[in-house]
Amino acid sequence: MKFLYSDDPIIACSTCTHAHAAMGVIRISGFKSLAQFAPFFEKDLTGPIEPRRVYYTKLVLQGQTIDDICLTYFQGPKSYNGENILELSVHGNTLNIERILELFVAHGGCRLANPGEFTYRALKNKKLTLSQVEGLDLFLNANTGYALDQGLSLLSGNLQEVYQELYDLFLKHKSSLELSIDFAEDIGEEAAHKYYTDSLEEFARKFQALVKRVRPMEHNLIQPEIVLAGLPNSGKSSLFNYLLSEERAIVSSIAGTTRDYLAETMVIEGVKYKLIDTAGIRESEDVIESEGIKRTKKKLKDSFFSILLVNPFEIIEGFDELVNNDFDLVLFTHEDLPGFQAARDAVVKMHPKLGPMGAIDLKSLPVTWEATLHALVNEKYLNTIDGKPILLDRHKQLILQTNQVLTNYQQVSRSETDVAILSQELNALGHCISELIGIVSPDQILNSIFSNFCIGK
Ligand SMILES: Nc1nc2c(ncn2[C@@H]2O[C@H](COP(=O)(O)OP(=O)(O)OP(=O)(O)O)[C@@H](O)[C@H]2O)c(=O)[nH]1
Ligand SMILES: [Mg+2]
Repeated sequence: MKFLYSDDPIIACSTCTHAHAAMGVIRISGFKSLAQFAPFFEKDLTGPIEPRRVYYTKLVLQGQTIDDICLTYFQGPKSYNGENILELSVHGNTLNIERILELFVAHGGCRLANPGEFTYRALKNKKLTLSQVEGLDLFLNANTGYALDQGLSLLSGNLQEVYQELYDLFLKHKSSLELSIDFAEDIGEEAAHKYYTDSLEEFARKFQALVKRVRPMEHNLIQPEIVLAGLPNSGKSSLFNYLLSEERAIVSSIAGTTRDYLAETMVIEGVKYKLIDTAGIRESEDVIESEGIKRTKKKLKDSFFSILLVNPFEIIEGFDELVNNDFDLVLFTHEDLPGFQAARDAVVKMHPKLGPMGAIDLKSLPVTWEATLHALVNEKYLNTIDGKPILLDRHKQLILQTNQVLTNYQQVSRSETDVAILSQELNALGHCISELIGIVSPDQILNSIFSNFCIGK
């Protein structure tokens, strides 16, 4: 990452720079003394300036007023990223903002900040932990209310608390190994061994609680996917269009109309979901349709919430296999056709698990259908996260990786008595944990996190 080792004063507009707005906020970070900007303000910056107080003044260049602004000084380390920060609230015309940025670059010794650079400095100065930075990333890029809540939860350090406890237990175990090297004679070998095994067990127990949380979180909880699946002609595309209130997917009585999945954002009560219409599942000789069906099966496996649509008049081969999947909701379609009840009963007789879900006729869907669906999805979501912060992919992978190293270490600790070997294995575990917690952050991880940030954050 370009800016990893640089601490020059940086400047950026932290509000929108693509459209005119009433106001824009420009931030300058990492300068030594406010006095260096004295020539640009009517207010005397060489005199006493109270930190975190707003001053109304004029921005000037060579005697000419550029803008009427408000300035606030945040003196490091009591600032967002620990550095001295000057925040300017200026008029939000994009040309005005550009002109002010240029002024400080050309005459004020600043350079334009890279995306996320302010926050990177907060990480470097230990104002934020890595998981808090990830929370901020999630928060700022959130497309759903879920993501906003989760970003905020991470940002406020909830996950970090869990990690910190884990890290403390790891250090305790590490010290138990050191104790058995250096002081075994003083405290007795048996007592040293007990301390060693007890502390390992305590750490492993805490860690397993984290591993347990990874399992149910294999779905994307940041933008939950709702998938519509079923045999051809079961009415998936009809429901898809209905929920989107537009003729987005082609609907026809020809089986196999939808050949690849379609995804659209659906907003219910302010929350964005990804609604997915899929290809009807059947045996097909057609290469493209087969590929579409393969993708459908994958979507079905990966989706957060799955709905099976059943047209009881068109049950074909492959239905048994389809029904074996787990669905969150089953909808019977074609209820308006004569003989529906008998046809439905016959299907339920063959597949009793479909019975309790009831039948819903698309044409008579209640006005509150979306709200019902939302409530069901929301309920599942809340049960899944169980009030705990979501684990992002990086964390999930590292937790599973660390679990393997821990299992290996536990095995070695049972059979090995050579403290040097144990120490080496423990170091490997320590490295994994440090990475999880963010004490050690390889450049590629920082790169991938900060590449999502906008300029000015
Ligand atoms: N009478 C009646 N017709 C329906 C109902 N739902 C869908 N249809 C019709 O059934 C046919 C198939 O509907 P689609 O929505 O295209 O079915 P699909 O599941 O997307 O089918 P594929 O894309 O081939 O997998 C169309 O002619 C729809 O108009 C329903 O509840 N009642
Ligand atoms: Mg379709």
